[in-house]
Amino acid sequence: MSLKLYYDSMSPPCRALYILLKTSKCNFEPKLVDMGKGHQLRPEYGAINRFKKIPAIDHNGFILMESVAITKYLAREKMIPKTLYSEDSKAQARVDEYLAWQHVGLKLPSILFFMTTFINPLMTGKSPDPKQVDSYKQKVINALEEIDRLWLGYNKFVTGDTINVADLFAAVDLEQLKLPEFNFDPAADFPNIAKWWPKVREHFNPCYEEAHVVLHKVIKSNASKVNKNTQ
Ligand SMILES: N[C@@H](CCC(=O)N[C@@H](CS)C(=O)NCC(=O)O)C(=O)O
Repeated sequence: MSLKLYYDSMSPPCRALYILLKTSKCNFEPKLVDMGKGHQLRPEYGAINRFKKIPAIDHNGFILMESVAITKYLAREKMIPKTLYSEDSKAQARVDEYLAWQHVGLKLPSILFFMTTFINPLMTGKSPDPKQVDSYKQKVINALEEIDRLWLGYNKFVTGDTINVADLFAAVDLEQLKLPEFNFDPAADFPNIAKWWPKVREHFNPCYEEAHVVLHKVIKSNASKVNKNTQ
């Protein structure tokens, strides 16, 4: 059996899959696709994912992209525990409900905010438009408010009383928002997120921390740069 995960730990869906495979004690080969160096754009990676995006898997020659499709495939192949993606139709539908919601509900505003405040200025050397930053920041705040009130306001975890892949996908997305350029603490004003987040980390540790080592290093190094610039 051979399973390869094409990933970069700066990408939230890649981290979700990495953590999922590691905690499920799956035998897999992590294949780094360094986004910072544009390795996802190389022709040889295009043969793995024609959209030149990460993550992707190669399972005995079966190549699949899209983290949600990959997660469901791993569950059908019985490579992850049933507790993380239930076999019960209704419980599964609840998880799918979150996984469908998150694309536009959380990821889209987070990506727009991330690109505008962090990536575009890095690539172009130009400061971001403050009005655009404020508008995208407000959209992220709205998304956090919905997670706090409309998902976590009803249950201990995202889709019920037990933890599953919906929690993992949500948690890794929120980690990205800790980059100091955002000047943002996703847990600060959201009491349900603040209570829930450590439980997700604890459940998926030590793999959760391991998958976040690079992001946390970037957060630390950028924090000292941001502090220097504001002194
Ligand atoms: N919807 C896809 C997201 C794919 C995606 O946009 N991946 C980003 C990293 S999070 C990427 O490959 N970015 C590199 C690029 O766009 O060049 C999934 O969940 O797998």
